[in-house]
Amino acid sequence: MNFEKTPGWLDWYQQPSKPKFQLPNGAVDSHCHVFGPGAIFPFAAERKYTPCDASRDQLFALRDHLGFDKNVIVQATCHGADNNALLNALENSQGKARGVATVKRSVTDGELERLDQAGVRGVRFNFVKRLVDFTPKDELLEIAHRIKALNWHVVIYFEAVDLPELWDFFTALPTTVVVDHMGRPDVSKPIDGPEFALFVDFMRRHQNVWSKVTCPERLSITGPKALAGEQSAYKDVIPFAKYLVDEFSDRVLWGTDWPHPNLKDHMPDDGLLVDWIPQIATTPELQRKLLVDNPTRLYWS
Ligand code: 0GY
Repeated sequence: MNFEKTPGWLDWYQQPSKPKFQLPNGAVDSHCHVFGPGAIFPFAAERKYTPCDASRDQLFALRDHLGFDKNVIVQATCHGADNNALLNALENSQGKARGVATVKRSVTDGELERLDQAGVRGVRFNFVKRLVDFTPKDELLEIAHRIKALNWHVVIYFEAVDLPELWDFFTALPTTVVVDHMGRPDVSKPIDGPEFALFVDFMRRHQNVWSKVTCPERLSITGPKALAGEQSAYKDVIPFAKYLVDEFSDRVLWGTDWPHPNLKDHMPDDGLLVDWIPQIATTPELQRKLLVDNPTRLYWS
């Protein structure tokens, strides 16, 4: 089947630079996706965007180029609850990839077992309204209780302004809960303001909550170019990510978010994204926890 990419959608960066920051041995890219190829793994009818193709082999080539050892591949909304592209990537990864799937209430125990055997270790619940239609919370809670039996976790994706409304549901989840992209803080607001404070409180009070300190390119307002006298791209996101790494060093993960769905202004060079890491994880010990120990504990033990 032929799919027309959503207008304005940028393709992933074709020739990423070689990072200057040398990743520690065993580093895991804990948030990335595969898209299609659409001709083999068609995109879901209910999708809100149509991406460009981004295949498993292209992902594995990026992994090797950047110096990662492994990947955690997260089911993207453009594939809905059809996990076949994800399964195919996991089954061809020689054990170097784990997955986070999307399932519906109708998923059978046999299907969950097949996903588990392929390397799926979690399900994703998405609350970002531009990406998905609403799924009833009782359905999600039922899924969470079923996957708990497999020792999986729940990945949640939401906007910071929606945390108050979702708080009771999130805190009722019976598993480890991993938040995508720091709960999407508005980084133009102060780090010590009420919105980010609520997120920090969420992590502090609930020891089962982890956060991905990912997606500066998505959250930044200052953008990718370091201004004169400044050292860093995505400068405005650094304090938020660094705070979480310092404060919750055993419950943070990092990933590229390749192939970066829904970016229309600029497409990041994944090599430069890796070079951003030492600014948020500022010691070798913090880097090892973020990139090796935490993802290995969650996905490979
Ligand atoms: C991300 C972010 C986005 C998209 C998805 O599943 C998805 O479609 O997660 C986004 O548009 O913010 O994690 O890749």
